[in-house]
Amino acid sequence: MSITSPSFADEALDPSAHRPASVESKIVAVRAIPYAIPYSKPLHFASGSIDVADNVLVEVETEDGIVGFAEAPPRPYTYGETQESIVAAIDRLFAPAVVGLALSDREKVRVRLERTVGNPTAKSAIDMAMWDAIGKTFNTPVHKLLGGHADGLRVSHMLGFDPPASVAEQALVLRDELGVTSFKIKVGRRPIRLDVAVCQAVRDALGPEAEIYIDGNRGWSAAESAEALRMLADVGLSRVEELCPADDILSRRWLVAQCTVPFVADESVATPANVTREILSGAATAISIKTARTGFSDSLRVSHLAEGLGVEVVIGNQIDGHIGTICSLAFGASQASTSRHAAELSNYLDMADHLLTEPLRIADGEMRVLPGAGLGIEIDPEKLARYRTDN
Ligand code: MUC
Ligand code: MG
Repeated sequence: MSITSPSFADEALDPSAHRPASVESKIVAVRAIPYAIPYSKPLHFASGSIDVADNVLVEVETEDGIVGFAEAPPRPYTYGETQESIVAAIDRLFAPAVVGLALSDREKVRVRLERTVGNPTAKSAIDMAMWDAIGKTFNTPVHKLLGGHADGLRVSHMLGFDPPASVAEQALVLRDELGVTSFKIKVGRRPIRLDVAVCQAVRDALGPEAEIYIDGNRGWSAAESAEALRMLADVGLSRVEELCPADDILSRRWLVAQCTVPFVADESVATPANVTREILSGAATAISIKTARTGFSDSLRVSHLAEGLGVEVVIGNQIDGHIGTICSLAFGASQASTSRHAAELSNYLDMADHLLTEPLRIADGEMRVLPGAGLGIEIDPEKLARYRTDN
């Protein structure tokens, strides 16, 4: 009779064969995979437009064979990143800095990534893919690890530039088919009367119950913004976002001081330090949190900082694809402050396809976090092969 069973023999050959996955496991690879999926409905706004999701899928693999997923959306008009620059930053700078550290070394990873300035979406995707791998390692959903406040969020939809009747019709379809009752309307860099007509058309179509707010993406001056707010007084806006540039320091302060609803800082608050500066200087009175630019680790910092400063937060949309939406949803659901308002989660609906094995769902105006460990992201290998652009 043999004294070694086959499994014992396997273990002797490979000591890690039956070891449970551990957050002490080392990261063995960080992969940046560019892909391109067209939008069936392009989005136009004051600072740019988008007709293809030319995102970067980021994979963080550990020595346990666990793979965490996230994605980085290039937004050159907001952060200066392109799909090519994100891939290059990860391949040449970030992957070599991170490989060899453990999943539990998140703060060490952050310090190493911060040695390079900028590149917020590349850094954030690595952070979120690490959290996904940590969740899979603990067999726990990421939103529970981050705080576990809720299992879902109300959805707000972002409406881009189009004629008034068309924007109103889009809002009605979202309301009637998916139950969405909160809408952000893009304004700025075109005749104010046109933007006012769009907002009024949406209000007339939806009635008084719906939430409507506007985002200027820095497309007006402070004086134009003040004029627009006067003309929009009867529309009933719940808040306004980044109407004029934060760099117009005194005139922005002048505008925010006369604003009767929260003034949300979005692209001007890409870091926790920016949040402090903008709020304390009177350049904003609320904060948009986008996991695409602050990952989960810095989104926690931003949400706690905003709470300490006593200002409201909203989960914004970096025109996220499906994977980015899953990340925004997981983070938004995890905190009380980010669950309070409807979260901007639905613009993936305008994409022609996705990389997932299952489509995302919105029902009764809500999205539920995906079941399963980590972020619940399941990549369809055939779709990835079809849409990746690096082969
Ligand atoms: C938004 O809220 O501004 C448009 C530009 C950008 O950076 O994000 C989007 C949406
Ligand atoms: Mg915005």
